[in-house]
Amino acid sequence: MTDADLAKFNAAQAALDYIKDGMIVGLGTGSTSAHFVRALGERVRQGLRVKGVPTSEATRNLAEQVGVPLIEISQVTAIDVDVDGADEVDPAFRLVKGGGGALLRERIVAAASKRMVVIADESKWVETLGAFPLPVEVTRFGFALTQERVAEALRKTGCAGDEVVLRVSGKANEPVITDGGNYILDAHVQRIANAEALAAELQAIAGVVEHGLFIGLAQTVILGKAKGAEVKTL
Ligand code: A5P
Repeated sequence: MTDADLAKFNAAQAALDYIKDGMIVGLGTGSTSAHFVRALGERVRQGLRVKGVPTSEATRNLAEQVGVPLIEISQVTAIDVDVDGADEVDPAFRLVKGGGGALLRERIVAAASKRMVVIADESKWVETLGAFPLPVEVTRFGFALTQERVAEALRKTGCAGDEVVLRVSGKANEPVITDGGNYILDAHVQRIANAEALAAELQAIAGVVEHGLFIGLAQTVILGKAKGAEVKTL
């Protein structure tokens, strides 16, 4: 394992302390969350009884492979704890999420959870959000117009950058389609001056399904290092 991977692994291991027998657990998406799902699978094999609510089809597949029992979100009234990664975390525990394109289900699961535990390698900790492009999930219908409105929102709220790019993948540069059947725009904001104002502006745009600014959701942040992990609580 590389040091970065080890740091993710250590954060994921430390998150197991928050999991108790009988809990319903939100399962995040991304490489750090994948470490957590595998670690949880190991605990399940040792006798732990939990049920997981996956935040993406990728996480659903992994959880099934490693033997974490799943439950549909429509079958639960609340989730005890959600363990998920992040692309950036600031000292107020505001997050940029969605690098893996799973932001819509991630927010629904986080919002339904009594506690959100963020697991990340320490490189994700930043003083100011924005170096990582902010993902915005949009409907395919009218996406170019929505793209314009998103750029306007960046300018209006004082972001350092206003370039907004449709996320594509593969040799053919096909637009990425999310689990919800939408497109992702990556907003190259560079530096977010006012995260709350930007979140409100983005939310108000017709065609925006969800954005990657998660504010007021995380209570615990576990920063993994090559050796061990640091737990921060608000
Ligand atoms: C998925 O949509 C994202 O929100 C991930 O949580 C985020 O990209 C972190 O991924 P890594 O753990 O792979 O860095």
